[in-house]
Amino acid sequence: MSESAPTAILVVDDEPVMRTITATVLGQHQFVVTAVASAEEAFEWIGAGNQPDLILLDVLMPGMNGFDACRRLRQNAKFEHLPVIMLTALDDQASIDEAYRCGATDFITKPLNIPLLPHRVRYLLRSARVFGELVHSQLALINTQQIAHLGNWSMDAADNIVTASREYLDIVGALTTPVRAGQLLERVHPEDRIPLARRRDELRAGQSYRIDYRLRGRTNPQVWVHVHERGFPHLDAQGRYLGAEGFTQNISERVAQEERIRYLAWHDPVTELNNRARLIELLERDIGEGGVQQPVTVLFGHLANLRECSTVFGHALADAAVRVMAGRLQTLLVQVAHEACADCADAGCFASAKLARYDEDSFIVAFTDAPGENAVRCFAQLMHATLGKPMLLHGEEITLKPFIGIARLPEDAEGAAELMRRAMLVALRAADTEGGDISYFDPAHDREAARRMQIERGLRVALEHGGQLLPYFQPKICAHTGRILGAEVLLRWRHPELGLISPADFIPIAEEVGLIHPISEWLIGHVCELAADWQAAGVQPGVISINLSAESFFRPTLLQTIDAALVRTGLEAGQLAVELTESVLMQNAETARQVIANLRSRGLRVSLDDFGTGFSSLGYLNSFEIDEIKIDRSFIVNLGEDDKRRALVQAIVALGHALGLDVVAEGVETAGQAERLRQMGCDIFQGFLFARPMPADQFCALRLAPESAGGFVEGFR
Ligand code: G
Ligand code: G
Ligand code: MN
Repeated sequence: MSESAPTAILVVDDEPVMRTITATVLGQHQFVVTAVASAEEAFEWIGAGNQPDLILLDVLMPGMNGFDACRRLRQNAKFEHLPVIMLTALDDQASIDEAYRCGATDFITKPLNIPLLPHRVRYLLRSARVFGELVHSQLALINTQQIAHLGNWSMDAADNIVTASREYLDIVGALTTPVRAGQLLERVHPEDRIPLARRRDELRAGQSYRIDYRLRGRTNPQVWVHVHERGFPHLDAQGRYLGAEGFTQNISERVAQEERIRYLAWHDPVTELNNRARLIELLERDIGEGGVQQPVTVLFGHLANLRECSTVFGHALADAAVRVMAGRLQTLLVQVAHEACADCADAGCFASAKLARYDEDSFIVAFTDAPGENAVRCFAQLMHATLGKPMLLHGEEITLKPFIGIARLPEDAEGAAELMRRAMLVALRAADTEGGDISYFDPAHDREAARRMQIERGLRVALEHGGQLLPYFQPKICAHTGRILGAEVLLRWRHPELGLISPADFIPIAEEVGLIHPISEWLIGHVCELAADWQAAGVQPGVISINLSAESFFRPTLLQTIDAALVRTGLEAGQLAVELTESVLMQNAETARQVIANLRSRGLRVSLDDFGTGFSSLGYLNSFEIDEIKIDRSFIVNLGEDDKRRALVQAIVALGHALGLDVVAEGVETAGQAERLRQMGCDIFQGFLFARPMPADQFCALRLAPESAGGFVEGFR
C-alpha cells in the first residue's frame, strides 16, 4: 500500500447518506471505495473474489450487525489481519469494548469527523502494512522450514535415537547416531525436560505425541533452539513397546517471528513505544493489584499541529518527528528518575513511569507511584518544554505545539481507559480553545455546575410566571419562487438577570432536569394560539415547525397535547410540523416510527433536522415516513470554496429526492450559497440571508406585507 498504489476500501453502512459521504470523501483521497448497504452484501462482494485493504464497518445495521460480521470475517484466514474499523455510537464504552473483542483493529465514533477520516484511515493502513509484511514473511518461513529444517529419526525402547537424518543430527547438535537418551536430555532446556519425558512415557502407552521444546544451540550454547517434535510409537502384535519414530523441526525463526508479531500487537510501529492497548493493560494490572486502588496520574501530551506537519511535509517527516519526540520523552524520564529537580526532590516516583503512544498525535506518561502535586506540575512543565523544543529534520526546522492534559485516579475516573480519555479531553479542549499549555481535569466543574443550578431554578420561575420564554420565528422560503412557506419556531429566553439565553444553553439543561416537557407542552399550545390568531386576522402563516427533543417526542401524552391544542384553537393539523433530529429516531426506532405515523395520520408534517451529522438511524429513513430533511448548517458553510462539500450536499439532495422528500438547506447566509443550492435542486431555504429568527409580531407583519416588499426577499435571487 504505497501512497501511489490504489488502496481498496470497503464501506459497509446501511445509512445511504453516511455511505455516500464516506465513499465520496475517501474517493477524493486516492482510495478506491466500494460501498455496500449490509454485512450480507459485503460478504457477497468478498465472496466474488474481491479483496479490500481495509473495511469500514458500521455496528448498527439491520440483518447481520457489525460485531457479528467482524467475527465472521476473522474466522477466514484470508482476513485474519485485515484492518477493520468499526463505526460505533458516540462515547459508548460498551460498544468500543465489544468492537475490540470481536477483532476490530480500531473504532471510530459517530458522528464521524469527516475531514479527519482520510487521515485516520491512512494511519491504520500504515500500521497494518507493517504487521502484514511480518505475517507474510512468517508464512513463507513455515513453508521453507518444512523442507529445510525438518529431520526424522527412529528410537529404541530405551529412548536412544538409533537412526536419524542429517537434518536431525544438525538440529540436536550430534555428529552421528546413535544419540543416547542422556546425551540428548542434557541439551534440553531444564524446564522442558519433564514435559518431554512425559511425552515419551505416553509413547510406551501406545500414544503418539507432539511437543515444542528448547535445545541448547550447537554452535552457540547461549542460544536456545526452539523445536517442534512429533513421535509415533512402534508396538508389536502383542502390544509391547518396541520404540518410536518421528520428526523434529527447528522452529526458532518462526518463534522469533511470533514474538515479533506479539510485540507489534502491543507496540506502536513508528516509535516502538507501548501502544494504547498495552498501556491500558499495564495500568489495569497496576490498579487492580492487591484489591486496593493504586493512585495513578496520567499526563496526556497532544501534538496539536502534527497533522498539519504531516500534510505539509509528508508522512515520513511526521513519523521522524514523532520518533524524535519519543526519544526525548524517554531521555527525560531517565533524567528525572535520577536527578530530581529542586522543586519536587522526589525522583523515586518517576522510576515507574510508563510511556506510550496513545494515538497518531499523542503520547501518554503514566505514574503509578503517586508523585506529589509539585512533582507532577514540575514534570508537566518539563514534558511541555521537551515536546515543544524545535528540531531540525531533513533540513526543515519543525516545532510542534504540545498541550498537556492531566487526570488522576481515583479522583477523576473509575478505570484506566476512562482516566486516559479524561486527560485527553482536557488536552484536546485546551488545543481547540488555544487554552493553557498544561490543564488539569476539573472533577468538580464548579462553575459549570453552579451555572446549571441557576438556569434550572430560573427556568422553573420562567414557566410559572410566563413572559420570559418567547417563541421566535425564522421564515422558510421556497427556493424557486421566494415565497414564505412557513417558519421554524426557535425558543428564546429573556432572563431577568442573565439577559437573552440561547436555547443551545438552556434546552440541554431543561432536558436533564425534566423541564423540557412542560416547556414543549406550553410552546405547542402557545404557537397554535398565535397561528390561529393570525389566521383569524387574515394572515396565512404557512406551516409552523416546532423542534421536539427526545424527551418530548417519546412522551406518551404528546399526541394528547397536540390534539388538545388543535381543538382548542381550531388550527388545522396541516399548519403544524415537528422537527426531530436523527438522534431522536435512533433512541428507539420502533416507537419513533409509531409516533411519526400517528402525527402524520393527523396531518402534521415531520421534518428531520440537522441531517447528515451522522447517527445510525439514517438507514431506516425509508421506513420512517417523513416529509422533509434539513441539511445541517455545517454542510452549507464553505460550500463555495470546497468541492468536497458540494459533492456531499449534492448527494444528500439526490438521496432526499429519491425518497420523495423535500430538502431544506438551513443556515443559508450568502447569495452564492443560495444560487449553488438552487442549482443542486434544494427545495426550501432557511437562513440569515433571507431572515433571522424574529419575534412573533414581526413575523406576522412580514406575512402581512406584500411578498415583493418584504426585506427578506432581497436575499432571493
Ligand atoms: O435558535 P438557535 O440558535 O439558537 O437554536 C439552537 C438550538 O436549540 C437549535 O438546535 C434548535 O433546534 C434548538 N431549539 C430551539 N428552540 C427549541 C425548542 O423549542 N425545543 C427544542 N427541543 N429545541 C429547540
Ligand atoms: O438545530 P436547528 O436546526 O433547529 O437550529 C437552527 C439554528 O440555526 C438556530 O440556532 C438558528 O438561530 C440558527 N440559524 C438559522 N439560520 C442561520 C444562518 O443563516 N446562519 C447561522 N450561523 N445560524 C443560523
Ligand atoms: Mn430545527
